[in-house]
Amino acid sequence: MGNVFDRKDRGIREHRLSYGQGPAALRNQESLDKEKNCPLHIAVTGEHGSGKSTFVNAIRGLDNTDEGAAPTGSVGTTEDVRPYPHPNHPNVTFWDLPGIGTSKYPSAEFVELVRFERFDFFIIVSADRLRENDVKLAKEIQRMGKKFYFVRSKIDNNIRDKESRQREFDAERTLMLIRENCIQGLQEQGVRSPQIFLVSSFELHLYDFPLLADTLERELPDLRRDAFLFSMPNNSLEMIDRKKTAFHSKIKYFAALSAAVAAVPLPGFSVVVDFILLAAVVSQYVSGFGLNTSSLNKIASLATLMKKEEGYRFIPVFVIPVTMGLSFLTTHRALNICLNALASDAGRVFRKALS
Ligand SMILES: Nc1nc2c(ncn2[C@@H]2O[C@H](COP(=O)(O)OP(=O)(O)O)[C@@H](O)[C@H]2O)c(=O)[nH]1
Ligand SMILES: [Mg+2]
Repeated sequence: MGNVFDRKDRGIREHRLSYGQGPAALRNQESLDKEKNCPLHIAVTGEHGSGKSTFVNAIRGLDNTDEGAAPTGSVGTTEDVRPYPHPNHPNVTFWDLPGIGTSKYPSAEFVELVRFERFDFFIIVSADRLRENDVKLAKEIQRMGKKFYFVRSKIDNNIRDKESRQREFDAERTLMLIRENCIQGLQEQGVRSPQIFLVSSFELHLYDFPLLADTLERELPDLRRDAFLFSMPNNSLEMIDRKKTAFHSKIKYFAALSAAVAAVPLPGFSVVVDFILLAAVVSQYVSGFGLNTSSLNKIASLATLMKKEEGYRFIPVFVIPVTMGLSFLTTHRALNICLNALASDAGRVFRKALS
């Protein structure tokens, strides 16, 4: 640690620096706000019983029995269009849509009735072969210049089924055959370059769900990409890593913002703002990594585990002393420390949840 004079000198240097960054920092905040408030609407549709509602729940990190979960099975038979906002990321909404061609939503009027244009993209869920109506819908979506992805659901059932019947069972080969079969069927019915993902909503970390999440993220427009990424469940270590990288790339904006605030000549002002800023950013990390209490409570074994395992720490205590307005460098460093700690906690929670 340098002595008091060093620190003061540094403070003045940084103070000068931050003056120059004022307007840029404001622009940064504007674009960060825009991103935070950028809504994303994802339609999940398909035949009744195909597993739409279960998928909508799973992708939001919920079990079918959780509060706020979409009703499933025989109770989930309503034919309504229902929005399900992500519990930690309310700007990301999944819509549970009835399949096309039901009595309330006949094919001819489907597009208008569900207000098609409001969705950013479509996920068409099917539990076995794709229905004529699903294909019709896919073509309509394509015609409107929007994107859709096929989810072949309940793949765990197929695997279990084959496993019990075949003596030399090869899971990869089974999956490949199902995939090829679906693609061929779609192409025969005139769907251009279909993308199909084999998913079990009960085991999102297996099969093609991680690939689906990757693909959606990649194909979304820039502003919506991060909102989507942060709302995804941590179903692989790579996912956690990608979230970390995305969060990391924004640290410089927050640091610049905090430095600009430090330049405001009001006593105490920057301390308060810094604290609010840091707390807000860190809370984004916490929910982005699914480390908030409600998400953690879902991993039943975790509470006992924390008691048992000495030194297990999954939420960093907010220890950065904000006794003076933070400079660019200190904010940068503080956020880096928190981000690293939370990302590695997320990795540990993921491994524990698997084991
Ligand atoms: N094994 C298995 N069952 C599933 C899966 N997804 C849904 N189900 C079951 O399929 C049934 C219908 O699911 P639901 O989500 O209500 O279908 P929806 O009518 O399309 O909304 C329920 O009993 C679910 O538990 C899955 O990935 N694997
Ligand atoms: Mg349903």
